[in-house]
Amino acid sequence: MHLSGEFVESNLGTAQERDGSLTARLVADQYAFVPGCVKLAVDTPVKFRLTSVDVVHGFLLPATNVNTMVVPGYVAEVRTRFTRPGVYRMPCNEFCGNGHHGMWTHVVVVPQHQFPALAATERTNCVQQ
Ligand SMILES: [Cu+2]
Repeated sequence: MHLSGEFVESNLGTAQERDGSLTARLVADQYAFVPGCVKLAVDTPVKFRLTSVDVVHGFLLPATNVNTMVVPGYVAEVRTRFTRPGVYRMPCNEFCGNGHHGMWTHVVVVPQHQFPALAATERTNCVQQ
């Protein structure tokens, strides 16, 4: 990927802000979201920030208010708060080409005490290495 600034690869995933809220940064490309798994805490303000490196993608979390288009050259921002722990499968919601139907990421929402305390520069995700 050729991104600099906020969406440089080392800045992707979940960051913890000084006020305790969480910011999850993802990049969409054909045909994946990076990171492929995002870890968040329940009952905590969450801000998603997304961009695309190629074509228009969509980011939808079923049964939440999270539903946005992800347009190259722009940052999509959605705020939410998860009230239940669980695994949310998140499809790309905008037809983006042949691989569209396999374009998924996961959001894993854990109890607050299971969410790691992160330093300001640390990021986390739940991608299995
Ligand atoms: Cu798509």
